[in-house]
Amino acid sequence: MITGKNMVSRLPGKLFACVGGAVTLLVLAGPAGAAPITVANPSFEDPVLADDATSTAVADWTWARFASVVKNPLDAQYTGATGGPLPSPAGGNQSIAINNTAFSYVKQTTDAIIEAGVTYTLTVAVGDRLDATPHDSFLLRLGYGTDTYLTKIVDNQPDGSNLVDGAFKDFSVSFTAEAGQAYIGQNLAILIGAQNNHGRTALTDLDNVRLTDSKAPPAAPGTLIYVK
Ligand SMILES: [Ca+2]
Ligand SMILES: [Ca+2]
Repeated sequence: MITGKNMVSRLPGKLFACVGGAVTLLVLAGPAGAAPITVANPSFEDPVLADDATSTAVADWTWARFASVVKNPLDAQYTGATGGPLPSPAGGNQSIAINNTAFSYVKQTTDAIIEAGVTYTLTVAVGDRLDATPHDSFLLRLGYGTDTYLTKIVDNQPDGSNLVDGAFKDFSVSFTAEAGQAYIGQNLAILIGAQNNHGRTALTDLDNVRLTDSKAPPAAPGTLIYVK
């Protein structure tokens, strides 16, 4: 019961109840939603490169079978990219440039342990340069394990014709983990790249890797206040 000396204030996801001189802090669970899973170097900004520079080394990611590069593009590839950021939904100044003549992927194993009943969603910005033609298709895979291309849980392989010239566009893949499957208890891993150029020159950019689970975001720490 709230009396004249009691005070209740509601903030998103929290309820503060201060009764008399005593202070009680209640932190209520927030609504179910998407909570981010940490992806290291998610925007491929490490190592830092000058305009038009490339690097086969990319922090926190491993090339699967064939390497491509990290690149800092120019206006010739994306308007505003010389001395400025890549267009949204890409971010920062650099992206992975899949430039292998056949196919190439990068992968990373996260610290997230796969739990039954949880939905995991991977979203990647995929770019089609003004001065290049993308691959016939590209790959967004969620998996686990140490195989070259991971042990696949789910794939999305959109056709390159879905891309927009001179722009980046978001693509996603998701799955809901089922009890009893081999992947339960494994570390969730990401494999992304591009493939199938049928002998022609192809180039596909990937950037701004986002991974979420369907668990409620953790409540922000509360501040205890003393009320006379
Ligand atoms: Ca980036
Ligand atoms: Ca640039």
